Amino acid sequence: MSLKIGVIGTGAIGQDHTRRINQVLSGGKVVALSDVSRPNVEACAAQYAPDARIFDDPIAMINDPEIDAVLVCSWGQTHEEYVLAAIAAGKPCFCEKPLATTAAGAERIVKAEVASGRRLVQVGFMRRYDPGYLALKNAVRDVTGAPLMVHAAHRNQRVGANYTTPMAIHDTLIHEIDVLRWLLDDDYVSAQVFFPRKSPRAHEKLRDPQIVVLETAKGVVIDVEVFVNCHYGYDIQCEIVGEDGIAKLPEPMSVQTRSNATLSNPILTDWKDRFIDSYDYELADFLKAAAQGTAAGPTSWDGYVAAVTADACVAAQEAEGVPVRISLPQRPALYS
Ligand code: NAD
Ligand code: ISE
Repeated sequence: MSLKIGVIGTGAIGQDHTRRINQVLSGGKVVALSDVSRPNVEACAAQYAPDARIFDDPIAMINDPEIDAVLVCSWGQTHEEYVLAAIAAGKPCFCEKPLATTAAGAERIVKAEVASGRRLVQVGFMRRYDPGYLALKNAVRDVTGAPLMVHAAHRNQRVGANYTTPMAIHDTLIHEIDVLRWLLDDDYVSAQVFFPRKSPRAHEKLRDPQIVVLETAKGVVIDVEVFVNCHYGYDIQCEIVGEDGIAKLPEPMSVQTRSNATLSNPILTDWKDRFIDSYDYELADFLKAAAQGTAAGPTSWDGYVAAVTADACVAAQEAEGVPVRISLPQRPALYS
């Protein structure tokens, strides 16, 4: 059976996910698309889903009896409304990160899903499916001994003019917030943010780079450099320092060349290429679980914890160097 999928948001990642469902993966077909931008939805349909119905109203698409499951790929602040509508319709829903742009919004989703009595939501924290991060998790289990520190960096080549200082948290650091608590099997208790001298490439509304320091319940101290105008490429780094040794995230595969007295390796420039396998694996997992009327992978609870932590990090940006405490309520049984 092929699941009939509706995609909301047909920009960069909505188009890429439509391509992977219709051209790479099996088990699902994108049969409907919705976007506030007519050119985007038409471009997506023309390239990747020529038979898809186009809906002006995403809620009508979610509730349409022809739709079995939903992908939410619109801007972050719109996610909550669509995920809540999918839960109300009892349809499995894959929601791109962030689950919601505030902790209060993510909490409403957790409550609605718990009330529905079954998992329906998968959050797009694709790094948990990345072969490099999976190998790193194994190394933490088998080699490094108990983690003491983590040094990480999230560098983008450049960002657009509408990317502002808090987005470095909600849009970018959110990946480290999720993947590091998954890697360490731990939760955060405090956040601190430091701003070095500003890069001349950062526009007026963005302080870039920044360093976020997170402390976990087990006492691990994590520093993450977020630098979204680094210019040289798309570069994700992560090193775990443990009691017995160190483990480092592998570099993406690339061809090393020797020429003109220079040894070199190319560096990727686009997130789409850096995590191409992980996006395939996460959506394959979604399609498999959705066929059973449920969801797998990162949960609404993970999305909620990330949102609580992100809110604390934004408060820490404003507090400049002063630690902000993070506390979480009891995890509902649905997510244990
Ligand atoms: P984008 O701007 O390229 O595309 C977003 C699309 O959503 C646009 O076509 C826009 O018109 C549409 N849209 C906005 N509001 C809408 C609404 N209310 N209803 C329907 N459509 C609406 O952005 P993007 O880069 O594709 O990002 C989309 C989401 O995916 C964001 O939440 C982003 O954080 C996430 N994302 C995740 C990754 C990842 O690595 N997992 C990478 C990129 C983006
Ligand atoms: C984008 O939305 C992503 O999720 C990318 O993975 C991240 O590197 C980038 O900073 C975000 O803007």
